[in-house]
Amino acid sequence: MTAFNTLLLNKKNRVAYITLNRPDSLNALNAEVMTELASLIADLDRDPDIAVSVITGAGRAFAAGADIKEMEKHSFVSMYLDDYFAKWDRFAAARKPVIAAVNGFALGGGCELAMMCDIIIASDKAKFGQPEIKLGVTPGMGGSQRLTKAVGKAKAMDLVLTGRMIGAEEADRIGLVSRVVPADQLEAIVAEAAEAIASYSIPSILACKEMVAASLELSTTEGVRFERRLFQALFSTEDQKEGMNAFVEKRAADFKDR
Ligand code: CO8
Repeated sequence: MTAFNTLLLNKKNRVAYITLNRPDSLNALNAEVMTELASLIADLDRDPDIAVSVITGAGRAFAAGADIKEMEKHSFVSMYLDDYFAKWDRFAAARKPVIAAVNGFALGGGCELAMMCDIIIASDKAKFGQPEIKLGVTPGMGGSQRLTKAVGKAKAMDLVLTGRMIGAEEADRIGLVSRVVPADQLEAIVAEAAEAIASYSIPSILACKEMVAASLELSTTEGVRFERRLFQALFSTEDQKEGMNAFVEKRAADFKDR
């Protein structure tokens, strides 16, 4: 198994559990975290024994944003030439689903990382925000776009312009997170959700993710056509036969492409 400096990895029941492991800096996202995570997520996409990943943070934060101590020395030219943080696009391009298990602070790049994931399950102690304005900058890992798509202009402007932090209850109310659960049950509930997904057929898992993600980019007509083609294509799989046959025979499906 590859050794990481900034991450912990544990694979169980077709689920990859990834932990951001820089608790002393509240899991601040530096270039090394980005590089390791981008490479790991590409490996997991190719791993036939993994169907879904979970990402969480060690200690009291999910991630308190991009690493300010690393970032502060940069100039416009170095940012522009290095295309600093561009590898986050590779993480966001994961084909298999990723669940963010938000255990604490998810601020700035941490909130943006959670929004790159497909499902956000938050502990009732989690805190979200886009405080970059307080540092004289703006969201830079997609937050202005993904947050607005998730919660609408009114809430996104409020959060991005005031930089205020919100609790899990408000994040749930505005549609930023999928579910809020008691802190002491976060791990178990996330594992249950991940294992439920992992029990299904991989082609349908990938297709579900791809078509919902496409809805954010395509017109309704194009999106519905895209959905229909993927739906139709799944009738070429053995797992479609097995899934429907199992329903008719009142038994559990035994998917092979999983
Ligand atoms: N970067 C680096 N170090 C951090 C960060 C961070 N984002 N957040 C916390 N730390 C460090 C602190 O410096 C401190 O280290 P030390 O012990 O050496 O002083 C340690 O973590 C613990 O933090 P605090 O003592 O501050 O803990 P508190 O409980 O008092 O406060 C907070 C917790 C409220 C989370 C506070 O740490 C905080 O406000 N952190 C910064 C949050 C923030 O501003 N995040 C946005 C960063 S900018 C960003 O994410 C932009 C993303 C886009 C970049 C794209 C580039 C192209």
